Amino acid sequence: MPYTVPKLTDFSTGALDSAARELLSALEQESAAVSSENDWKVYRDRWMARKNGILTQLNDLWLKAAPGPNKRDVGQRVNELRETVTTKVEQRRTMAEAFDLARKMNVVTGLDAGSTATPRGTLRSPGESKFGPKAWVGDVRKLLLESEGLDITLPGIRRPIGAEHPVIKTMNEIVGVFRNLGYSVEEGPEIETDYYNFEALNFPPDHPARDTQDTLFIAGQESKPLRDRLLLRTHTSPVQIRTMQKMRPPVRIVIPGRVHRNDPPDASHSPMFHQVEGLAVDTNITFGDLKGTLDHAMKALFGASVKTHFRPSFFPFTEPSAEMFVSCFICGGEGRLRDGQGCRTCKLTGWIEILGCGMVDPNVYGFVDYDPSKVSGFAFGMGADRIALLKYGVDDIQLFFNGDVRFLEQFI
Ligand code: 2U9
Repeated sequence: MPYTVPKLTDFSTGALDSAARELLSALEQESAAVSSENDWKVYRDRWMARKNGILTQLNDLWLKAAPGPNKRDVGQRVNELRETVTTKVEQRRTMAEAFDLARKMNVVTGLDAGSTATPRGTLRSPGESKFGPKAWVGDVRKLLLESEGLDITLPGIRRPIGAEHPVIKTMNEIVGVFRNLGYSVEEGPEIETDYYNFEALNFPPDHPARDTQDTLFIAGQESKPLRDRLLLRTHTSPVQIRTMQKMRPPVRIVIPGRVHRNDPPDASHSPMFHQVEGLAVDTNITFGDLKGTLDHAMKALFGASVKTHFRPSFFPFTEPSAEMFVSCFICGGEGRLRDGQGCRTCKLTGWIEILGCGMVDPNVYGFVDYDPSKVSGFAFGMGADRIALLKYGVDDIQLFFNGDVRFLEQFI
């Protein structure tokens, strides 16, 4: 009778010992019967298939069924068994592959080479081995080396699986929320003119952001008129201007992208970082639309229980302007963790500043030939890197960009 996982009613150590012994003996017996890769796949699935494999059944019939006081012991036991089973199955794979290989090289008796029927051959007895006693693995190796120049004992080539960078993943999640609301995605150049980056966004000529202390300008352009000088864009807002120049209202767009500022790198600053900005322009768009849209977006991103609140702010391109805060998704807005310690994520305030926003300043419409008496709109902007830091509990933005695989592979 093939082994079946018993339903446990007695969870004492003795009963667990005996049930584990029975399981391990079945594991050994079935392992010994595996003599090809096909066998091995059946064996692996019987023990390890997510759906109804023996390990899964252990979870259901032992762990989940265990009463509260026994859960810890049963959990530990199930974990140990899982490790033993996983190791055994993996080991047996090597053996099964060696059998197949040996069969292919015709060093297994009682088989046709290349037979696809489930082969149950035995290895040639040591005496029969062409290369000496108990040397059948060596036989296979030498045969392959001689016949195909292939050394099967060399380590294999590991191809690491890549993954989306945590900042890009965060950016895509934010963009996804707005796409679901019907926004389309726009992109634009990273090298911009002063006109698109500042002038059309209502920055006065002497605004501090225009200083080389804050903005990275392309060198050697002093002979050009100010508006034509090239710079690395400091926000993705020029894309909104470019889009409005080619598209009449209604406009609903979201703009992810890389931006640059003349900031020395430290734990919270990087001269290159990522923004997601958005813009909605239509007839009768109000501050209420802004609040409703952004409140929905925050609930979609951080969970339905987060709250939002707005504080007045100032940006040259929006009037009125606001900073938006979400209730802290780490401490639930309490400012303290469950163990009573102060929450570092929100600095004990219960709120996290997430983005800036506001109603598009009517002056901006003058640059794109929209009629401010007919249309209105809201805009917002957020730093994707900062949100990724908060989401993943990372305390240094430099870790995102210095390319250390040991850091990045934690996000696979
Ligand atoms: C147009 C009109 C309005 C985009 C906006 C912000 C507020 C904002 C910052 C957040 C953190 C930049 O990444 S950050 O440093 N952004 O606070 N951005 S409103 O407003 C626009 C954009 C384009 C034509």
